[in-house]
Amino acid sequence: MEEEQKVENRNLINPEADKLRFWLLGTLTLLFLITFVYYLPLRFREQVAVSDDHLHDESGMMDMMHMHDDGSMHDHSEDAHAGHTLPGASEIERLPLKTPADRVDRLLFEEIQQYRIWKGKTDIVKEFRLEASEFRWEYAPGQWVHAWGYNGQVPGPEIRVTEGDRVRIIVKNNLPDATTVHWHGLDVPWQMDGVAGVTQQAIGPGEEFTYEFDALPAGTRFYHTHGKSHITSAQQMDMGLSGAFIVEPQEGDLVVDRDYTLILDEWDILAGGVNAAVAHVHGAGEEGAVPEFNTFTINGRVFPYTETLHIREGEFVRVRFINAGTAAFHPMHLHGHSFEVIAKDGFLIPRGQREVRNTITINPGETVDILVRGNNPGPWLLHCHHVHHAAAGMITLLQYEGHGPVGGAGELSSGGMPMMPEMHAHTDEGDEHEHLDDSFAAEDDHTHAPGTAPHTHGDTVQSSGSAWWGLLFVSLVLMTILGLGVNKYLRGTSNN
Ligand SMILES: [Cu+2]
Repeated sequence: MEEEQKVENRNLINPEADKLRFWLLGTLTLLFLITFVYYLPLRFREQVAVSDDHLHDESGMMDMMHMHDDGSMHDHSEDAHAGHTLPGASEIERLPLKTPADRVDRLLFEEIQQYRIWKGKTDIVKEFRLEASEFRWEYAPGQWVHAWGYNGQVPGPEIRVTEGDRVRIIVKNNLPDATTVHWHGLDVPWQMDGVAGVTQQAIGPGEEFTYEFDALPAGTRFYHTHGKSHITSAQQMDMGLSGAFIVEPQEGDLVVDRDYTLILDEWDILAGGVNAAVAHVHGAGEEGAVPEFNTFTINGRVFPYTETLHIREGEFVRVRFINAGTAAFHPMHLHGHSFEVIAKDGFLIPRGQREVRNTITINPGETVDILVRGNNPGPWLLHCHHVHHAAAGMITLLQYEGHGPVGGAGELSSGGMPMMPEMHAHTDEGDEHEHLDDSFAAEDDHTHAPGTAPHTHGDTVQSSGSAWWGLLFVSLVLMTILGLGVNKYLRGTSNN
């Protein structure tokens, strides 16, 4: 062996140069492999994940409503009856009991840096996580309903971002049925629209789906299930799968003292908390065809357990109504005040064109924002004037400091009198009174305070995409220089 090695060495023109060439070429090959086999494909996959990964060739219109998880085909009647029998009260009692917080949470997000090839720049992506699951929802103390909701609450947590933000929402489905999430009123790319069988395959139980889009246009919007097919959209919405999606404008928003979001919803609740919506599948037969809603909630609760809206004299309060129900319209009426209708379907109405009203109807799928001026201290009812709805829960209070209801209804109402400092955290402190006191609703030309939604910075923040591209460029330059150097060196040694 040793002799053979020596013979081989002697045959080489320059063993030193050969060793150098071996190491340099090895390094270059390694860099090349890392760049083109690992790094670039990874980047490419990340970039196209949003558009391509969610396109399924097989999701044509033909099978949109009838394809089951096992790929088998069913007709409507079979589909409707499969798995949609009402559970007994004892089955429902086994589900975890979820109790409302004092008010609907805002969904936290993580800020992640992401390079976008087609924009040629690095953006911050606000990444949210929603988990759809099954539970008992306590819409009044000791009273619950079989519900499907996001993050264990009804309505789901409020998503609040700024106009133009890049938003990523990772949806985990822990429901017993496939589902989707639709971003109502947001102009998303079609692949992100969340319609089962049309824009995506429904997210099966245990599966995840990632939605990503730019949050546009600004305004009061919401998210809700679109079912696993069109015949289950209403059923899943009636189970509670909806939440607010507020897009604050980059500039020109109203500056107010308090900002409330009220999601209006309806329920068909049977004895023992059984939710008749389980059988509300089109074609399911007599029991499910026509919902008979008997409970009407504001932010998932019935009066007097609804969240009280607080106000002080002289303050301006914005109330965002979202009708997340499937069928009922709600003429919302406020006692003791005339309010200004400032936005419909999220779009701010220019001053001078705004109606002043005391009752405003919100149809299913609509949002309406009103501005209330605190000029008449007292405890005031805000309720649906489809009075049967009010009787079945759809009432809350607009309560001035020091004006609890005479009969104690407000004490039953959760939230109490504390003036909710959080509500001030996302309004511009200071000069709002000057802007609003002169006229009923002067518009502020300040940029709305950015970055006010709660969020976390931390370990999950990834290194920026542009840094990676810089590294790649430097690597390529280095490889070229090294290659030229090796070539020159070897030519020099072989000439000697
Ligand atoms: Cu109503």
